Amino acid sequence: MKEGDRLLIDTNDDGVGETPATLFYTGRISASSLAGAVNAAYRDKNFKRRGQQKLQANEAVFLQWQGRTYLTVNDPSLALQQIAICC
Ligand SMILES: [Ca+2]
Ligand SMILES: [Ca+2]
Repeated sequence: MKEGDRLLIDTNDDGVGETPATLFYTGRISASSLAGAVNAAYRDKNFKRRGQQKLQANEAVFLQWQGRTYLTVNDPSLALQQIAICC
C-alpha cells in the first residue's frame, strides 16, 4: 500500500464498508509467525495497560511484526475471525 490508498473493511461481504468501533495499537510483537503475532494482539490489544485486554468483536488493532505493520479487524459477528493486511 502507499499513501493515499484506501482500504474497504467489509466484514459481512455486502459491498458496504464497516467501521471498527475502536482501533488499538499493540506495538512490536515477537512471534514465530504472523498468525502467532495476530493471536497475541487479540489476547492483548493494549500494551500500555497492565494485564491482558482481549480484542472484542468489531474492534481493530495495528501491530508490528518483523519490521512490518499489520491491521487486523475482529469480525462483528464471529469472535476471533481475523483479517491481516500488511501496510
Ligand atoms: Ca459490509
Ligand atoms: Ca495489556
